Amino acid sequence: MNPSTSQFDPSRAQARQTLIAHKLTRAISDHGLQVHYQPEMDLVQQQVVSFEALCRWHDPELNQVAPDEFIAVAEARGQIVALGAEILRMVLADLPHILARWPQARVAINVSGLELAQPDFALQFLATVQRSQTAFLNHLELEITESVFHHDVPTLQHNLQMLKARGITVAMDDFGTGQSSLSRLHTLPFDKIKMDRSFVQALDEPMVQAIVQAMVDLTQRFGRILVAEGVETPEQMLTLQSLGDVLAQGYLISPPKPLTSLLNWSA
Ligand code: G
Ligand code: MN
Repeated sequence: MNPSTSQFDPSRAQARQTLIAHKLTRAISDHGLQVHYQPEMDLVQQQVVSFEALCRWHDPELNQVAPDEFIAVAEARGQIVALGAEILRMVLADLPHILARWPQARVAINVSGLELAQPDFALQFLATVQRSQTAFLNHLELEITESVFHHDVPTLQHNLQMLKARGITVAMDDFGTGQSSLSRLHTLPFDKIKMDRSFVQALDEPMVQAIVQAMVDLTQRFGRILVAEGVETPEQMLTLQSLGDVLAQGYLISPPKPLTSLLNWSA
């Protein structure tokens, strides 16, 4: 085995992180990032109800940089607030086009725990949306992952309550993995639960079907919405439909698409 290719080299990893951080600063200020949109479909009504905004970055030298990688760098190097602001700017610019085609839809933005733990996050977010158009408040959603629970919960609650009071909805992302246990579900005011794709992948197992059924019942009982992530096959879709009222997101419905292809897409 060649040690130069098989061993983790911390100095090379550092150098790559520094390069990404440097280029990301430029990409943010030059508006060099893109947002793709992936629909969430109501399986009963057979209609699209929301779109998840997913940041994409192509750099001529680094090629396609995976969002997991550049978001981790942005978090580690203090760039996540600037990145979040740039994503919101792009979504607000796209929203009129999306609403012209889907007037009832919401666009969901993924926010990092580091952003949501800023005491003035809600104030800044609301001010930015209102500078654009107040009506957009009813067409935005925030997606947060289990990583938020590493931060000060009262600050998170304060921000989320302020945003919700103005019409923004809140979704728990990747539910059922890591720290996003049942015991956390009642600590933040979620409107929507997005079930991690690992449940959909194992949906042919009776035990997993029973777990998903329990999640359907739980969310319905509390007037919340359940989304199944990563729906890739017609069989998975049929099983989900048989379990009750669930939204579906995944490649079977549509991969994330840039705005222009989204507007040409027929569900
Ligand atoms: O953490 P979150 O679930 O929001 O991540 C969304 C990511 O999952 C996006 O990068 C998107 O490209 C990817 N994705 C979307 N639909 C599918 C799918 O059906 N299968 C798989 N494996 N990945 C998906
Ligand atoms: Mn998400």
